[in-house]
Amino acid sequence: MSDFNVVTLGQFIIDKQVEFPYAKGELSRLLRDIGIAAKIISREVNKAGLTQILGEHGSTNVQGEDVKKLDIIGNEMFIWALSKGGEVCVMASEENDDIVPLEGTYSKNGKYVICIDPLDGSSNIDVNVSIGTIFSIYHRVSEPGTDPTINDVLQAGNKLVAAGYVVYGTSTMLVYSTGKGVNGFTLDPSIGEFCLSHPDIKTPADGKIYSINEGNAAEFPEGIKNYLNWVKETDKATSRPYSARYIGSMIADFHRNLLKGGVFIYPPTAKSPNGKLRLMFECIPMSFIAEQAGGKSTTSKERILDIEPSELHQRVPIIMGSPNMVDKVLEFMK
Ligand code: AHM
Ligand code: MG
Repeated sequence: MSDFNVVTLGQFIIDKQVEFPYAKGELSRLLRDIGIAAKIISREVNKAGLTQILGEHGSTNVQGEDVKKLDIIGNEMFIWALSKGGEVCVMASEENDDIVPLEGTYSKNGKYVICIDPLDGSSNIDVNVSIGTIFSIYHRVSEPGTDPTINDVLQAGNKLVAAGYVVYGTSTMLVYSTGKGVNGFTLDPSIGEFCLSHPDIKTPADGKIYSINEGNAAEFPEGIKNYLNWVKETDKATSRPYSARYIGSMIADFHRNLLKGGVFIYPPTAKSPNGKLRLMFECIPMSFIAEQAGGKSTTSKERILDIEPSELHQRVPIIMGSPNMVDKVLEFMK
């Protein structure tokens, strides 16, 4: 591809704005700011091994898990990038107990609300394995100019305006949707731009990959245990046995399955009866992308995007990915 044919993220966002004739460009600016934060985090992640910034920060987050220095850097980067634009009135982050009203000059009037997991899969940072950033954007429900509240953030996924993720892998990719399909951009470090590399991503309806932490299998619901036995049987017609692929970074596992076809499962366990993953920060945004690409996402009882959240750090079980594969898991859960 000639450099002259490259479509940068900035150009793509401007081109797409015509699809929203009444828009004033705030969402476009917000997406651009997210792209800037992602580029800075990508730079920090890439030099992590060089600059002594690896390792524990010495504190724990609200879930009692160790916080890495890069988690803090990622969180601060987003607060900085989103405060200056004034499009966002309040942010919620996996790294903060409560909502974080932004303090930029125009933030109180911001129309949008953002939820982020600045560095998901952070236990993989020290061992040079892919990690990522997840974001989701809603319209605020409170009046512009007033103090934002928790109700601005606690909204069901079916109210999303946009969501996406950045995967810091062999290359850095930003994948997002505003509800009109999914597009992926790869960071070209030589020009410092995200370039459109995966237009209109559609996930295969079927696949041969299952992603689950099978080490916890003894604690899984019977239906999941039976499904796991089924995927290991030999059957040419259904291409079984399937391949097990589990990185332990949801974004990386999700991204691979999105492109190749597969199912990602984090079921309830005895230790975590609601599963491990967070509704607001992980499950809703990834489910939005999955559905926009033609996939499915459910707790087994209800569509993830229809759950009315009750608390910021709520966890839910999740079965997500290629639609036929999700349906197959559900057959075992009946
Ligand atoms: P984190 O937000 O603390 O990084 O945890 C979320 C991660 C996901 O990326 C991944 O799918 C999951 O935790 C792995 O959990 P487990 O080690 O229990 O399989
Ligand atoms: Mg996370």
